[in-house]
Amino acid sequence: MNEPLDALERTDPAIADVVQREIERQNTTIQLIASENFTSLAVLAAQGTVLTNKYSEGYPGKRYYGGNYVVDDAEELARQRACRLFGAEHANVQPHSGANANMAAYFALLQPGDTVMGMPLDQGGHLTHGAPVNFSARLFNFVGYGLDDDTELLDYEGMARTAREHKPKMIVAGATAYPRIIDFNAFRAVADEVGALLLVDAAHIAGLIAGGAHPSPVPVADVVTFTTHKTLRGPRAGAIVCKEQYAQAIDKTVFPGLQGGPLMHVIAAKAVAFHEAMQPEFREYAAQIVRNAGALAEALASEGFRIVSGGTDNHLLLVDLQPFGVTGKAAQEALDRAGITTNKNTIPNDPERPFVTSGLRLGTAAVTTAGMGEPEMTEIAALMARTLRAIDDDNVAAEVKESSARLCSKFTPYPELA
Ligand code: DSN
Repeated sequence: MNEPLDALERTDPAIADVVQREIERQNTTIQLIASENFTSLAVLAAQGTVLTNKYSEGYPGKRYYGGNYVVDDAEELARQRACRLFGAEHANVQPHSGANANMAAYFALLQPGDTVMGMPLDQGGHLTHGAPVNFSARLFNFVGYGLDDDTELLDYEGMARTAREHKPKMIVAGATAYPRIIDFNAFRAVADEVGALLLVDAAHIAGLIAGGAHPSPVPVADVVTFTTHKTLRGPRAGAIVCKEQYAQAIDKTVFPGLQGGPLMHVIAAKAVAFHEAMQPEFREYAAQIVRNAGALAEALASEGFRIVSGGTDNHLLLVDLQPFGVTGKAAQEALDRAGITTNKNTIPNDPERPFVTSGLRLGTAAVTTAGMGEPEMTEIAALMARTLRAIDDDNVAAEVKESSARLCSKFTPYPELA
């Protein structure tokens, strides 16, 4: 018996049905989207509480409304835990998302029109790193750095040359589709050389950093933004950690500069996620995510896929589908029919449009949370290859879907909710 879900069923059967069907989808199909994960029941519970009712504009101890003496403790715990988890001097846990966190960091430290260096989308960067359709490029003068065409690895020398040429006020390091370790010391050295601030967008790798499976940018970056729902396994939201000297500017920009009332139920859930990431077993979890990504890359390569940059060091891999003669869009749709959730993604120098693409981006955080290990990665690679070799065959898709469901029945993320 789950009282909130029962109440939902009584009040709004249509939405209750959506929730039940989504529980079933998550429990019975394989989730390989690199920016997703399964939160713990404790994170879910914190988020579904009466903390959603409280207006808390301001910061703990300095709010604009009364009655915040209880929820203040949740935000204070979240702030302290974020600082402890990442060894940071200051934390702001109010950003509603990673994009909001980046916007706050830009507005806190830059003036409109300032030059900023970031990695374009087609090289693995994020929309907020200067994509022409995004506020970032509309308000700031973004110049791009990217990958070496041959190795598909980040071209640090090219990045340094671009920095020397454009003298940016800020360099943004970090990506949404880069499968390798990022050398933050190299970015720091270039930032120091040209007098730039260094912002690291650690949205994807925050959990790996917390678990010691990726070097931390916190000691060398001026500001680190991140999301809490990817490898960190918390609620869907953002956060910022920074050096003390930027604390006031960041806090003032998040509120009242950009956001109104913080989502206290989500902040409480972030506090829970930070607590979970501080437990010794989270280190083994982060290491297993990376081992699983390596195993998946290896198994897909032996099935005939080309793995961009030849492999992975983190939680994600980019698969070039050209050897299979299918587009990313067609592959994503076929895999959906086969019970395997992925997202199409451009590969470096992709000949296809971004809505079509020649690649898939895969991540192993969610399947690792569900308990899968290297043998299951080999099985998943075989299921993917089987589906894409017979991309128009509905019978094959149906058979693979059954196999996917069988695999998930041994590794169900939410048996309690089934
Ligand atoms: N949409 C996220 C991702 O998938 O990487 C980034 O915002």
